[in-house]
Amino acid sequence: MVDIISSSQAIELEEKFGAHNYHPLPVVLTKGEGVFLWDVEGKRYYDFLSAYSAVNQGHCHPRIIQSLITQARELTLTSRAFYNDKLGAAEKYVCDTFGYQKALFMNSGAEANETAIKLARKWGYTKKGIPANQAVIVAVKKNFHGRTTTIISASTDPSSQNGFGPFMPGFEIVEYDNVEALEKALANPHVCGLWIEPIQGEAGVYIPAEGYLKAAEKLCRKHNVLLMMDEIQTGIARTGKMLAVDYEDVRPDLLILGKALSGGVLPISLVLADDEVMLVIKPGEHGSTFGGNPLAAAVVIEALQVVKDEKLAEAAFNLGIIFRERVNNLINNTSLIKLVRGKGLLNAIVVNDIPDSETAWTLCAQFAQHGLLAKPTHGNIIRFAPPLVITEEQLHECCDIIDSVVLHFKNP
Ligand code: IF1
Repeated sequence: MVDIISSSQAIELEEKFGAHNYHPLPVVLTKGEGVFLWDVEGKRYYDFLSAYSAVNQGHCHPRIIQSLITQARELTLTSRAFYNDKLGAAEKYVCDTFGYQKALFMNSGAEANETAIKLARKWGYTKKGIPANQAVIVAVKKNFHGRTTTIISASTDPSSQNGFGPFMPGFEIVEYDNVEALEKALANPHVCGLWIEPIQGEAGVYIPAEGYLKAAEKLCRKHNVLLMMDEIQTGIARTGKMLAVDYEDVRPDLLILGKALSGGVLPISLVLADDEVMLVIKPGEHGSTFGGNPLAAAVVIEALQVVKDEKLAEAAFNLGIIFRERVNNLINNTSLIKLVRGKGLLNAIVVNDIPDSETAWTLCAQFAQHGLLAKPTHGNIIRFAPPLVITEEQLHECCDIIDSVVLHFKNP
């Protein structure tokens, strides 16, 4: 076991022994608690990324950690070859929480999306009568649903696709936030599903026009197409409602969740659907070694109960208004930032610069020097997503940091 004593040693180890599939900010973290992270030198940061919205409940939430420890001492994994005494209770809990008849637990968000693809296709063949192997899923430009080769087959981002072909057929890509494009695409009788995010996170917190989600739902009903909603990043109170679709009172046919389902303590993902869809998959046709394990089952109940008990959706809603007001005030005093957009505590600023400039990265490096961790999504967009347990006072302190860095910014 290497005893990491400095940031530079940790970075060297990752550089030497790890794949180079990320370009992290040069910060080496060793402890997290609530909204705070500490690096190996003891510097404290506000976390404004929340592990891409996986720690909505805050780092190492005591109740979630306790549920993990308690269950870990009893039983962590049986495989689904047998029953266990925790999975059924967790399935009931999530079905009651989100209003569906059936739950299918997986591990990563990508796996949940892959599961949704298989459910939609098999429903298309067995219920809609689509000819074998001709099912089409409609996806949208600038989507992000994960990194597997099937999922990137629907991507429009060259950095997600280049060099990883050949790609899976059966995806049609249309403009996001364009109802006419949906009307045309969903009329194709071979379409089994419409696969969208309610807000496009990776695309830079892109919020569709009011009514788009409701129109999408209506068109899916009209054309007998399943609405597959990826709420892996937007769900679990992040946008100021339990689900982002709640803003438009939309009920997806397939609800896809991940990340904060566990409060960031272990990978848990989930697909929710009613019997007509979920039961098209028969025993032995889908699964995974860790999917629905008793440890995850115990954790997911506590992680969601924390969201409810601490009213994190309401907190995100109210604090998001304060955050955007603060940043809009800043925008009035600087030419560096073009706009701020978001819902709840999923927000982003667009840096007034050429799309793939270094400015956003440099800003994030300076935020880090001032004790706030954030990271650009694409080029000139910086996402701000603190844990939803942040207090109003802490939020203002973070806005003070953002103001100070932006107003004193000098591009090196
Ligand atoms: C990376 C992005 C965010 C997601 C949505 C499915 C998944 C994600 C809406 C897949 C995962 C993560 C993955 C991580 C960075 C991060 C990310 F930049 F990649 F796009 F948050 F915006 N649907 N997003 O956001 O879930 O398999 O990762 O559990 O791949 O670099 P996963």
